Amino acid sequence: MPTVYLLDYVAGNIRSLVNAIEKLGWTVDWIKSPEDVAKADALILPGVGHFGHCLSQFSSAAYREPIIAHIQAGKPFLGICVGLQALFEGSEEDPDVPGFGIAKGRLKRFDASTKSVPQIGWNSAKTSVKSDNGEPLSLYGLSPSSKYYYVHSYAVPYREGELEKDGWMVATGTYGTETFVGAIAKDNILATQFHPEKSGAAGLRLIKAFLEKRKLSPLSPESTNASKATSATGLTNRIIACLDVRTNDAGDLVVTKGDQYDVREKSDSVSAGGQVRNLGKPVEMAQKYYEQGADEVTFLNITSFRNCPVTDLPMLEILRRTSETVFVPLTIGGGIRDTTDPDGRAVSAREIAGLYFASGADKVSIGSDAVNAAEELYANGGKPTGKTPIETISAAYGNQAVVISVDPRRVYVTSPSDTTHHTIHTKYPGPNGEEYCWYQCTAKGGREGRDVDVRQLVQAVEKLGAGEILLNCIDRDGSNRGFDLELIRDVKEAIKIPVIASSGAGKPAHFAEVFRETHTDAALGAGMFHRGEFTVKQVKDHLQEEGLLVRQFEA
Ligand code: 1PR
Repeated sequence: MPTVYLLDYVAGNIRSLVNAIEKLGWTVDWIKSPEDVAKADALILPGVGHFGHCLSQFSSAAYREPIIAHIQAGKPFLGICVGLQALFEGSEEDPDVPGFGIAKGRLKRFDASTKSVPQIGWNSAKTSVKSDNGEPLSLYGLSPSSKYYYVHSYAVPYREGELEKDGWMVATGTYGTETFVGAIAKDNILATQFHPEKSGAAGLRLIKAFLEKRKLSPLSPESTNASKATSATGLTNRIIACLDVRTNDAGDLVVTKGDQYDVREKSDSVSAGGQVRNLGKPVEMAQKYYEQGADEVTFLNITSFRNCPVTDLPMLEILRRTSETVFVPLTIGGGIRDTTDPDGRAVSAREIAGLYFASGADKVSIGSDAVNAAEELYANGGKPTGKTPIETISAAYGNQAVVISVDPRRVYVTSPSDTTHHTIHTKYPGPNGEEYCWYQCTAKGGREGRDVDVRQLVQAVEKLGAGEILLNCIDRDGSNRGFDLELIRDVKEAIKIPVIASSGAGKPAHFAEVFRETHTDAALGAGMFHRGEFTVKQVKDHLQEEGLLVRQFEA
């Protein structure tokens, strides 16, 4: 089998890239030292996270010069995400650290005044490459009708003609009003700001074209059939399928689903509370939702498997198997905190996250421990300690890798002066006609109410370096009544990082409603998919009929 070389410098989820390459019939060999670079024919440089951190690591490990030599020798090179950024002269993210300077330009942070930053989601990579007789061509399999998965806060602003005059072919995306470089190619070099290994069949097509050195090819007629729908940001409306996973009473790992977080069957009289609802097997269900067009899959380990050695975490195997066939981002949550193994060894949250990333996860989601971190931050006068899992994981793997799962519950009050917390005037009064409520954050799956409101929590975790909020709502969970729009608006107003609306989806129209009525960045469903009431595809078809931009599954 042909071989491609990968440089692994702990860049987060490298497993998915290996899986993608192997699925295409190639093998991966690893660059383990700077001397190895010279033996590589084709070289892939993946990367996520902080520009300065990555580039400094290349330099201190003596990789910088061999990589530049590889590129200048005309050997095939593919840079992904920070692997693209490295080719440019530098980045506002860390102005003192130089890039390779192979392409002219510097990265700038996206303007967050009218949109969420980081950009997380599916956007375009459009080119205007033409043949000598004016026919549009595909650059490394890129298609104008396909969408690609981006996750980044900094980008190279696109100025027409500038890169082209140096011989680069460019594919662009537009986020809000900013058009940025999505991919560049010249001679032996290809680099993408998006993650091809996370962009479904469209991304695999690009990797295949790179491996086969097929730079330009004719565009198929269907690939020019781009949807006419638009969105304010340029991103598609992102749909996430969520699988709550736990061991059932027979000891098997199953997908379950609660009503207001109660996952036991009510009709079942076994002991107190009935059996854990069993809705299917995690890996098979993830695969099914991928094929229905889910833009991401989230696994929440809703029991923490506390007594299990970290290296035997059952979710590791689920991730490994899922990432073999599911080429969209995977998030894993549950039990991510500093802990102690049964043998007494201290294990840091960062170490646990590292195991998950190495097994195929792109993001980790932190629930209970985020409430602790927020409380600590306020107790410390708003000064971060640098020691919380949110900080340590985001410092090592980038903000985009840290999702905070928030489990709020309504607390009704007659007047805002009845509480010190931030209240909203609600259209849905409480049991005694109360017209105001605040959202109390909880830990341990809703079992522990804390003296922290949802605004305080999301603002604290944003400050600590979280990249995204998974906004559940205990009152709506499993209710099929639709999302709590008041909660989502309240949270969106408070922060700049993206928000995933969760809890309450019962039909496709609820997704259209949440995208129209709030500025949410994504919406998540669980029960309605697991019970087979609707498919992800039906949700997307409905959104499309309503004129909302979606990414459809490509086989
Ligand atoms: O606290 O860091 O160990 O993480 C535990 C994680 O497990 C948290 O993300 C917490 O939300 C989740 N969790 C804990 N207990 C439960 C439970 O149900 N008993 N599940 C639970 C939370 C919420 C959703 C659900 C949506 C959509 N699940 O993600 O999928 O509400 O459901 P719907 O569409 O059917 O309404 P830690």
